[in-house]
Amino acid sequence: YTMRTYEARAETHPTEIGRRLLTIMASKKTNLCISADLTDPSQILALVDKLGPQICLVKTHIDIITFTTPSSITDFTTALSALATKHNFLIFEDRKFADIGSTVAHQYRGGVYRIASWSHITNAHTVPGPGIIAGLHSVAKEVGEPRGLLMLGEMSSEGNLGGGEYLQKTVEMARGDREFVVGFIAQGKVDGAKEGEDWIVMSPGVKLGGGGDALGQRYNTPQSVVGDKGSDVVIVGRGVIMSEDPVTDAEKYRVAAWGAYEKRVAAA
Ligand code: UP6
Repeated sequence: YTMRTYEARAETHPTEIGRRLLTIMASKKTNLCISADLTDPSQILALVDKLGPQICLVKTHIDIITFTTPSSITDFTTALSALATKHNFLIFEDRKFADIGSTVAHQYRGGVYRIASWSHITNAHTVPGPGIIAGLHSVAKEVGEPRGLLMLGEMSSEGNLGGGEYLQKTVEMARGDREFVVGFIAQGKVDGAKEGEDWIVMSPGVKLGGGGDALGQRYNTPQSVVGDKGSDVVIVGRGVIMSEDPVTDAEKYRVAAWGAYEKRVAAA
């Protein structure tokens, strides 16, 4: 599947969210997801409005944002959804669910964030077993709009326990629900995908120039994750959001990640 075009995969992807995302990627020529890790809600909205044309997806951590009133949460998610419609991108709440099915169902549906109501895509750890997928899927079905899940099979950070056999077991678990699981968080394509399977792989820990941070983050380049290792979407946070000129820098990432994809499919 990594050698097929996003356009072709958009026709055949087994999940509705996958088809929507791949269609957006092909039409806007972007496999860039911005990780909007700012704490001020109005700063996030201003940034996302500027970067909207360059991205296929915006990733949020709703629980790092400083909200002053409960209604400001809804104001934010409503405004973000309006930007998603305006610029034609999807929203990915990076919640990293990690509990039993019953508990994650409550966390996904309710609380103050009501994630399922506004986020097209969310993600989960495989540690709890398949019940986590079943719990989240049960809530997704209540929403009445398409929702998708990414399973975390490998992290970018130093010393993480993912990858290898853990990633393989994650893929096996994902096979149990091919209607809801869109793909994986990993550092490259998953090995052993079977005929007819099409997993969308998204890679965080991407920065031009590589390197890392003081707390264990490790960076790969867009060429490395998309071109060499066969990932589909690059997730970029500080490489863009801390820039003095985010639009110019986001364009560098978009061009690098899209160029790596084009070379990959041309080689097929
Ligand atoms: N993230 C990772 N690595 C993972 C999974 N998720 O960095 O394996 C998330 C972080 C952060 C973003 O929670 O939101 O991706 C990376 O941000 P950065 O580009 O600023 O390092």
